[in-house]
Amino acid sequence: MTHPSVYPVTPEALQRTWLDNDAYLAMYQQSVEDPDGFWREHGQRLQWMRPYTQVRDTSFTLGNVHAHWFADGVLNASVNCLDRHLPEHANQVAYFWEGDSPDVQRTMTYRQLYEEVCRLANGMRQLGVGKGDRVTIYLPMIPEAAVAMLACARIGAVHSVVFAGFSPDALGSRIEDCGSKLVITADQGLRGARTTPLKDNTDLALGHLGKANPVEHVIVVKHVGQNIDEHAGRDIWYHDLLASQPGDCEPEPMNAEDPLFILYTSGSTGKPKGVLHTTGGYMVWAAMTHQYVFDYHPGDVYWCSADVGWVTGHSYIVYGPLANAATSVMFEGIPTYPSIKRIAQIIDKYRVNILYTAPTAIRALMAHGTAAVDGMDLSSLKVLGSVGEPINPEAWNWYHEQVGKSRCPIVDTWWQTETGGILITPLPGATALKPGSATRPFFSVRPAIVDNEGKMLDGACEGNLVLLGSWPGQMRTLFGDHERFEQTYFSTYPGMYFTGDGARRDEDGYYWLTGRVDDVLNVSGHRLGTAEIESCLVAHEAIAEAAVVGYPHDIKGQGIYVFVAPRVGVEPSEELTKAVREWVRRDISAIATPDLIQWTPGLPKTRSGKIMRRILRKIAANEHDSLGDITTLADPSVVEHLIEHRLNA
Ligand code: 6R9
Repeated sequence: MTHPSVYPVTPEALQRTWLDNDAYLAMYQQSVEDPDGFWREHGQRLQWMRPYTQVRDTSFTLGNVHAHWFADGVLNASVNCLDRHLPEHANQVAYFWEGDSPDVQRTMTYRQLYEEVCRLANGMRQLGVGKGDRVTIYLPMIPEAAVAMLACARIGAVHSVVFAGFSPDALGSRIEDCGSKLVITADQGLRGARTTPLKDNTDLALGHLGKANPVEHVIVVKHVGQNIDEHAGRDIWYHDLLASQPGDCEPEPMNAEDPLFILYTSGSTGKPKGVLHTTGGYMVWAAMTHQYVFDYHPGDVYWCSADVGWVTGHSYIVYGPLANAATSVMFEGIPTYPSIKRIAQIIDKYRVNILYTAPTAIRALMAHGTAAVDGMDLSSLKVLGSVGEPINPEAWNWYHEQVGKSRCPIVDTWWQTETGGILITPLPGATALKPGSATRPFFSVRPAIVDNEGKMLDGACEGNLVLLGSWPGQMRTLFGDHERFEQTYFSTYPGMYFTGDGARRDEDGYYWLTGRVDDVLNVSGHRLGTAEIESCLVAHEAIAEAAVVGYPHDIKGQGIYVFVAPRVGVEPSEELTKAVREWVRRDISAIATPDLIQWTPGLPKTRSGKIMRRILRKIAANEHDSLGDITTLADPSVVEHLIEHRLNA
């Protein structure tokens, strides 16, 4: 079956939309020609305790990179998400929470959410946590995760959410890096009927830190009901702490540029980076993109299936939707449990109008033909969204036809942890869609494509994606390391923000993301640095050297292919391979588990000792006919051995 290459805006989408194409074009033009005027107006969508008079002071010049938005304004993010909705929306549902098991659910209205946030905020203040202190949140997908984030925001504490799938060591290093005083966790997590020992992991993480442990208290949510090791004086049950607290709490007045949160993400080198976002600009961006990109209208039921451990959960489960007084579904489980129909069942159960999910989830469903949607209604859906990695046209078409029944526009949203919110995206009632293209920039976003020398390319072209100026939601720095921030993002192409992504621009000015151009993998929409996995591998006693590359994987997008050289005297075996796989899973997380591990006597290196990843990537992808120049290798014979023993997925 052939599919159209362009899908015009549908009459239904046009009828319902906030913005049609003319409105988008006019607003975009104003947003780049007069950003001060544009954002002076749109910043007012928030409730400010003290209105801003300054709008924008930004620079991408190396040595002086900064972004200050609404700098003299004062506000509180939790007030914007909760208090201001109470007069009209107190009894409206903020979250329909759907548990791992289809029989378990809870609803939380705006009033209930407000009161619980206030109780926790009061409890945290009582424990001595205040403005500027860091709090690590290590929770599964339960309403308490949103409560914890908002309670931090209420008292001006800076949250650092760590994905509940991360190992004790990964948790520990993130706690240490930002010096958290407090950890909020649960007894256990529950996904697909499998439990994760979150409290035990926390104990291990803090134990390993020893004297470097900055944590004074651990708040524990009783979720699964498992017994925990209680550390007297340090551990407190969440329900005990909240029981005696009043349901109101004075919000901390925050400067627009005061930090709201830190979120660790993988880079191409070294340890994870603590991306820092501040309050005013981030909130404006999260709220405005949520409204326009998903064409959210009052009364809609919206479901973002991401995890709060990732930036998508921050901006599009918590801050954006709540700032817009939206009703959201929050889901604890996985798309395939107890059956492949779970996503469709949740859509029908809550009459979901807007679904925001990831290509990897779509491909996992698609692998079962149409079983995931057979016999399901799905007629409530109006808009579909995609995020996390490029969506291949096959998956796009399946999503469009099988889930959206060819009625619903798909917004393929490109952005990053660093950008705070969506930057390149269609708008449902404004943009003609091309399957596989993230299409056009959101307001004030100025993408450009440069070649490897940094020369800006015109018209239809392909190269490296950069951004030419600031937008309110951009990251401000890396926590505690502004120098690394400038080096990582602004030194490759001076004066520009380098995304790390490759992109193509077509004759209509549409952007097509082509994947990372640095040493970052995208496995099931999750970012992993190859350097991080390699340093874990070489810490294993049997391994002398390791190189990690991605290879095309049908469901995950990219799989992890590992080349390892054993230490002298070590004999590779199936058992050892298994042990190495387990080592990585334990040390980082299940997401980082290698798919393929190939033992090799040596790695291809230049004479100066650099591992030639380009060659390894080709071998892993089974493209060894196009290895390119290998004459610069110190020992070209390694390559033959590698090809001969290449593993098949
Ligand atoms: C939001 C998020 C960011 C990286 C980014 C890019 C990839 C995200 C995409 C996409 C193509 C899209 N990415 N959305 N690639 N099309 N619609 O995923 O943040 O976890 O920081 O990952 O994900 O490579 O650079 P994050």
